[in-house]
Amino acid sequence: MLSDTSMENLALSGFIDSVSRLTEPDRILWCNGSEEEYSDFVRQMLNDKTLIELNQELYPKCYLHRSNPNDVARTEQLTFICTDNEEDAGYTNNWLHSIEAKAKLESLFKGSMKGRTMYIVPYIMGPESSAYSQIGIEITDSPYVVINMKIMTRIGKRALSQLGDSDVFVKGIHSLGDVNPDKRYICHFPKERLIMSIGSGYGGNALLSKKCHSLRLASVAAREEKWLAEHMLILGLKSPDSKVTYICAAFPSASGKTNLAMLKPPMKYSDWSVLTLGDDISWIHSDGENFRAINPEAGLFGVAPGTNAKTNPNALETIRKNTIFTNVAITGQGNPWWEDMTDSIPSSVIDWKGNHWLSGNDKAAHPNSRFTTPMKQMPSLSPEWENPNGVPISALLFGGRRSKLTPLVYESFNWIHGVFIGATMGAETTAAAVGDVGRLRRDPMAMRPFCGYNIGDYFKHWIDMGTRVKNPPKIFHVNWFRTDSNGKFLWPGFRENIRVLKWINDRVNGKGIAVKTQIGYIPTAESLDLEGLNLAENVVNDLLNVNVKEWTQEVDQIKEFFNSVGDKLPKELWNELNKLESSL
Ligand code: SAT
Ligand code: MN
Repeated sequence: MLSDTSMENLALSGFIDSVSRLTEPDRILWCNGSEEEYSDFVRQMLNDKTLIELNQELYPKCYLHRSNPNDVARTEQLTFICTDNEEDAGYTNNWLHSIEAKAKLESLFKGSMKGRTMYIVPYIMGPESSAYSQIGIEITDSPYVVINMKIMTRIGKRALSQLGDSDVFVKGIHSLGDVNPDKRYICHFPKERLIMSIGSGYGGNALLSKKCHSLRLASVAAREEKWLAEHMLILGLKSPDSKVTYICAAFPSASGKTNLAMLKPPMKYSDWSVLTLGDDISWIHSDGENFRAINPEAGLFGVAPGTNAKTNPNALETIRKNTIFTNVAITGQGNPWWEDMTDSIPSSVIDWKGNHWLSGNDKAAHPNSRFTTPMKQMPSLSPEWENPNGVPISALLFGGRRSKLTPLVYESFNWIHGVFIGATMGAETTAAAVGDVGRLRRDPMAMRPFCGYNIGDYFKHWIDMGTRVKNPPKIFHVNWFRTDSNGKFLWPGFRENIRVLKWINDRVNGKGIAVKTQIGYIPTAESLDLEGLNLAENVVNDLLNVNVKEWTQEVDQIKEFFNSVGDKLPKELWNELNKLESSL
């Protein structure tokens, strides 16, 4: 089925021709984005067993996909920024020379679609016809990618008509190859707006609209065009007087962005609500007065384990229909299941690899198992979620993931200090990327794996953006992950995080008491609503305390990190570090 629109677009037809000559598919199929087409894909995948039907009474139109066990998370060590100069990629990226990378990838893609169908997936990132939205074309040989793209983005005809005859679109080429980790490459060519990804079917490696387009390539464009492409959720906090305050928040992968974005306040706060606009990516532009954020995506690709009626009831409701589950377990009744989903363990669980599971053995669901579900189904959806102009942002949150050191919440002194706080964020690693879990690394703005250029230039860009807006958002750091000496979390987290959002809301509105410390403004125990949590006094102290000895060590580690970033680290950030050091 060849699309008329595409034929008028010479850049597009040239791109398709060159990719089909390289990959030699048996068939080419243009995806139009219709519901019938989606059902056809599902039927075909049920037939060839790449999808398994879940209990259709309880989970209508929900399916399970089991990936190759070697392909369950992003592979950062196989992800490259490909430019002419290594300096363009910088300390946080793997780099390949663009010419060498192109040659290498072309040899891997040669004939990779023989015997397969090549699917062409035109997509829009951002609300249809928003001035901030972008078009991409993903070519893939994976039906799993197509059905996920259908949920995660706005695919098909509408993307082609928005593109018209323009040659401005992101080109994505994806092939499963033979799903061989030794021949797995995820390569980005920012100058050509090109992504080439082979050997993996996993979300962040294969849904090229997501991290590859909307963060790595978009961050490069954002610097040139003076906006921000960030790894941030967007939420609206509605207070009892019906005023909505919009917040963007950055957390590392698998650290609760989806839960915070969909937070359902506990009974005590039933006159507050959290309205969801996005759970992973924000594109933020200045209108001169304010920063305005849009969510380029149309679906959620959330971590399943840990999602339950207590942690995220809105998510449980959302994923009851039209949802693709990847690498979760299933119960004897054919329902999806994962660790901590239910109070008791159901009978006859089949684990994520398809084997009978015995409680006490390995995890039933993979720790990075996921659900792909449409935004539109969320009970907490904001009426503004598709506003083409975005929503005005009053606060930015940087969420570290640290078992020690950083307090539950603190506010920066000013914009540049806020950039310093984001730039020095520390995070203990999670299962969202292959590698050991729980190791501390610097994860600036939660963008370490996603910034498509030199991180020193990125910091400078952030500093400059503060001067491009009359009312820059206030910047906060939060940390839900502090533990006691036994490794037990000090803060209940999840729905109780509304208490921290309330304090942030107070601060944004010129209320809320804080003490000025060496690291920023920290709430007093009284200004934070802790009623009913039964936290011991020493726990509250630990949550709000600045330990000078630990912070002095932190300063040394930040110095090391800044030195690794090298010459491009802005002097303003060294200056902030020096101020912190002398205040300690
Ligand atoms: O796998 S994704 O990159 O899509 C999700 C994540 O790791 O943040
Ligand atoms: Mn993410």
